[in-house]
Amino acid sequence: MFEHKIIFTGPVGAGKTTLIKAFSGTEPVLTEVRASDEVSELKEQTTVAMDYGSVVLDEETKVHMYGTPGQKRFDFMWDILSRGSMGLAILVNAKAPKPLDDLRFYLDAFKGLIVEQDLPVVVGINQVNKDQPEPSRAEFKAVAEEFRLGIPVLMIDAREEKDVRRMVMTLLFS
Ligand SMILES: Nc1nc2c(ncn2[C@@H]2O[C@H](COP(=O)(O)OP(=O)(O)OP(=O)(O)O)[C@@H](O)[C@H]2O)c(=O)[nH]1
Ligand SMILES: [Mg+2]
Repeated sequence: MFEHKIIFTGPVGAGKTTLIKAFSGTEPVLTEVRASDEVSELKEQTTVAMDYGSVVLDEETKVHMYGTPGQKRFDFMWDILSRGSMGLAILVNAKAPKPLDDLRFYLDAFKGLIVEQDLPVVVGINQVNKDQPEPSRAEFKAVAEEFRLGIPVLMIDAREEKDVRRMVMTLLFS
């Protein structure tokens, strides 16, 4: 069995916890607490340390998924969770006020892995009208290419098993 560790990161409300809950084959380990600050205007719960879930993709592939907290004040966890990972998935909520800036911020925060270590990366745009995304896929793609050429950008619904599977497969086989 090949075991892969992958990291899901992105802003508050991007859907990292939603995705891991929806895709994990085992009961996920979550560290959500009631949001106390401006995050509580967006949603009730926020991740403070990590999410963990695992899934068996086929007879020989198991994936361990780690979700980071989105909040910047927990960014010390980003480094800790990244160690030893074979791939990075950045999730963005297309309905946020500035989704292109959100993507740029997380690409920059993880550029050690992306640019220096050349780790496989995939970008998932969540909460989107997949047929007519706004901003367009090309706009997200252009931001990704500021960092590295060839980063795949997928339109997904983080609640949909098949979308998450496609994203994980893209990451593993890129
Ligand atoms: N309409 C819609 N809602 C979604 C979708 N994906 C997730 N959501 C909702 O959007 C919110 C996403 O929140 P989380 O999954 O907690 O986000 P997170 O990335 O873990 O955020 P932090 O832990 O705070 O960094 C939840 O309320 C979900 O129910 C989607 O594709 N469409
Ligand atoms: Mg979360």
